[in-house]
Amino acid sequence: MKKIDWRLCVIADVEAAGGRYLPSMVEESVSAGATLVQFRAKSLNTADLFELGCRIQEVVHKHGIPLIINDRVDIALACDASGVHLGQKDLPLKAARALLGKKKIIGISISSVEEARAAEAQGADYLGVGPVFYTSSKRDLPKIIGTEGLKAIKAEVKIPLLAIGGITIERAPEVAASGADGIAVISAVWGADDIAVTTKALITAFGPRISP
Ligand code: TZP
Ligand code: MG
Repeated sequence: MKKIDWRLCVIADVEAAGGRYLPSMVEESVSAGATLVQFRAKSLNTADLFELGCRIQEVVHKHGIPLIINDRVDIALACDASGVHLGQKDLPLKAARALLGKKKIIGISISSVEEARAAEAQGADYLGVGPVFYTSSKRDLPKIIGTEGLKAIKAEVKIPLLAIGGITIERAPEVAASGADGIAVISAVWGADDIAVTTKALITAFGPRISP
């Protein structure tokens, strides 16, 4: 796996776009310094997912950073994205790895130390850890883990941790201090008046790259 800068993953979420064109939004944020992009579209059919995913891949590829596709291994392969992000109820990691091979990135959502240990043991490349704080951006939100939960998970695993859930510019320093290698955000970036200014502020608030 290529060396990855985990500091700021912007989640290109169709619902958060609210009618705006996601590839342009991604271009704005990535040009301002977002280090990673995830494409998340719970409501799109497969044809639209593929089309939009490939447009976003073009933007992200131009900037030389990874695109991770939420939920869908087939779309990740078809768009030649860098990897997938899978939840506890998505395709099992072993099956995803068999389809994707060793070079693609596989991230797993976890909310507990047990889930973190299991995902690491099965070969996850990184963990999406949360929700750290309350958020209305996700339905069926698991129990909030807080920064204490994040610290407990950090103590148990070695792979990079992307903290998620309710993360804002104000909260980013505390999240970084709790052991996250990066933050993943939806509303903080797309709900802002100025995507570029907010992207820069999130990166600055999170602080310097500390992971190897
Ligand atoms: N998984 C856990 S919380 C969350 C996801 C996808 C939503 C994060 O969105 P926001 O707006 O950054 O809280
Ligand atoms: Mg999922």
